[in-house]
Amino acid sequence: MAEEKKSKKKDPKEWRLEIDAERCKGCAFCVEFCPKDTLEMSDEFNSKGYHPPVIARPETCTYCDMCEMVCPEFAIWAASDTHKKSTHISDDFLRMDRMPHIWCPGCGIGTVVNCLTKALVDAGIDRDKTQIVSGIGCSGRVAGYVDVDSYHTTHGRAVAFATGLALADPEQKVIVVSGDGDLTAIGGNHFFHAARRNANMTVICINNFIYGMTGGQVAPTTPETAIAVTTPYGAYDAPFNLPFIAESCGAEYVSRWTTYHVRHLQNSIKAALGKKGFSFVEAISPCPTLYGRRNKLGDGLDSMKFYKEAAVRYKKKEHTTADADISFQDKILIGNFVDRDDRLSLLDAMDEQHKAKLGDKYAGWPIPG
Ligand SMILES: Cc1ncc(C[n+]2csc(CCOP(=O)(O)OP(=O)(O)O)c2C)c(N)n1
Ligand code: SF4
Ligand code: SF4
Repeated sequence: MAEEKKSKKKDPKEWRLEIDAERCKGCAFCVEFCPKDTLEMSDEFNSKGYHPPVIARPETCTYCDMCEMVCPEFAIWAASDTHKKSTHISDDFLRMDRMPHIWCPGCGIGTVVNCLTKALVDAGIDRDKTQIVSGIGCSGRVAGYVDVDSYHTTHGRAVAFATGLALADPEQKVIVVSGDGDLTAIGGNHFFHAARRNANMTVICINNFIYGMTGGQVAPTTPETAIAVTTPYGAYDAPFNLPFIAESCGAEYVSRWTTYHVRHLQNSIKAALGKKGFSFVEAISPCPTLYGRRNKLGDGLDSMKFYKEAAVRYKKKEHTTADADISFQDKILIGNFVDRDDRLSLLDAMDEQHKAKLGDKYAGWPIPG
């Protein structure tokens, strides 16, 4: 991965790791993910009762940023006086006065936020031209925490709201961050039609297979036989295969990764942000509190380890998005499934049609003045 190769060149004399032990919720993602075994969980407690990590072997650290990317609490980062970096990458994009966030220890939503933040930086997107829209749910809280123009809208309506934003100001990069329930149950129709219309937005769906915020009800993504509060004997409805739906409806870009695959997720979000029409990135993410616990899957870290084992890389010659369906605790097809340029975005299609029909009478969109 180019990003990792580049970051490995960081001069250890210029960099150091910093940990905000008070922000930590003790999920151990950073310790587990560190490729150099630099970190250890300490025996000490912070004031909230969590064990933070310590830098046990600083000499081994290559400042690859992996701990910074995976930490859902934004609690550990590589700092450098030479390179004028002293805070977590997501700090600049978050309303830090609203921290600590509501997400549980080991929840993957914060990790997805890091991937989004990094992707925004990598893509060089002007934050004054970035709009982030969410509906309701734990994932829906993202819009309330990010420090760009953001909208915490009603349940299921994020895509509808985003369509309006995108049409009103074509200069804006409109991003929807949504839970699987929000996007595909109550919000399903908006999702399908925005993909069909190739509406100008990037949709990031944080799929934890459950309605988290409301107590763990079955979702359209819950795998058959998985336990939810409304299916105590196991889910029995066939779940949606989101990449398949997005592709079938006409999305320009479709990918799926998990919160274990932070670099890929970051790169996919960056690629998605580069598309003009409808781009869709699914991020499979742990909900240890309401999906993991009820299904005896352990904590967030156990889910992350499972994602590593269960992931099967998409190969164009072998797979289609029809193979991206998910069964309970079974393989998860991951990869960049669709990247096409043969459709006009909603804005361009509207423009072309109006130009063709109205000729010189058409003043262009948005209407000047
Ligand atoms: C009209 C309406 N119906 C139902 C709800 C209750 N509700 C809030 S969030 C939510 C589910 C969210 O699940 P998901 O989108 O998967 O997000 P998660 O919490 O898992 O991140 C529901 C049903 C609501 N707020 N508004
Ligand atoms: S990843 Fe973050 S929250 Fe989890 S143990 Fe490390 S510092 Fe703490
Ligand atoms: S309930 Fe689940 S999705 Fe919501 S914050 Fe907790 S772990 Fe995350």
